Amino acid sequence: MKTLKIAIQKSGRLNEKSVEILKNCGLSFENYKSSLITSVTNFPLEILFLRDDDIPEYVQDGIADLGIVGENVITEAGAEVTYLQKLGFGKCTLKIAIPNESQITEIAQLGGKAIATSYPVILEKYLKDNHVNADIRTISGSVEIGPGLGLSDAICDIVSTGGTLKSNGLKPFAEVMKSEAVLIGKEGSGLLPEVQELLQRIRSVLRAKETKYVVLNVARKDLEKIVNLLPGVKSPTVVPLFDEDWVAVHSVIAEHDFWEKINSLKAAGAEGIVVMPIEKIIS
Ligand code: PRT
Ligand code: ZN
Repeated sequence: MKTLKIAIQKSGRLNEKSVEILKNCGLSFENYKSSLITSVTNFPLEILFLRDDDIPEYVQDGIADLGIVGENVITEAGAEVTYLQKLGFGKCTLKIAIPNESQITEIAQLGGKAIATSYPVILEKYLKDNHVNADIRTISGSVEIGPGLGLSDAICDIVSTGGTLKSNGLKPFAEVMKSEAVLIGKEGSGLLPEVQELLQRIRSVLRAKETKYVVLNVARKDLEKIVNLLPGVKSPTVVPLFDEDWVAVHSVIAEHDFWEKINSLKAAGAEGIVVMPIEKIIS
């Protein structure tokens, strides 16, 4: 078997969740914070710990077969890599923001204005697509202080809660791109059997996260109503209870409409509802 290399962020916002998803895939390794590389003991995989900015190129050039990094960083680097799987964490939006008191109301009004950003490539394309000719000022960090210092009229930066913009007297103005952490591979690497195996494990962990395991009791007379509300993976499991008029129903329900579903189950006669997390769903 080929030993794969996967590059993940060494420290920062994506490190912990990247390590967590690999561990949830059943991979055993020491998370050596001080070293650049660690070996997985029960899968042909080595983990490289890098600055996130370096990950797209490492993967593009084949130094790593796989990587976990934000879409914003991949697009900015212009790296030619294959997107294998969105991972559902590190979600954020690259936005243009302007001072609260700014009179700008339309994108066209950014023409001739200075915009500070650490994402000049993405911003340039966005402005070009919107036929705006602005002055892009590239700075490597603390972009949000640009307008306060008189360095720029607007900024283009990552926003998640919006707290940073607010505390710097800025308001979001336009959405440039949405981003989340993704698993990327060198072109063609998705076909390797070891990558397929890892992808299957990652997908089963992600699917499990979106669902909960539910056990409930219901009177037989109400069973059909309950079954119609519960698709399960195939269909719900129904187990007889000591009281012959009652059964226990086991099923899987989606996280996104969890409370709506629980409320309709209760209304349809469900009692003693127990909800449990699922570790993996393998199909
Ligand atoms: O050291 P290294 O180069 O590896 O890390 P880094 O400092 O460049 O990146 P890091 O760890 O800050 O972020 C890694 C990735 O997390 C980014 O590339 C994004 O894909 C993603 N991400 C998710 C974020 C945020 N949320 C985020 N909120 N990256 C940065 N921020 C910053 C943003 O720049 C701004 O300063 O947080 C501030 C805004 O946050 P709110 O919550 O106040 O809106
Ligand atoms: Zn970085």
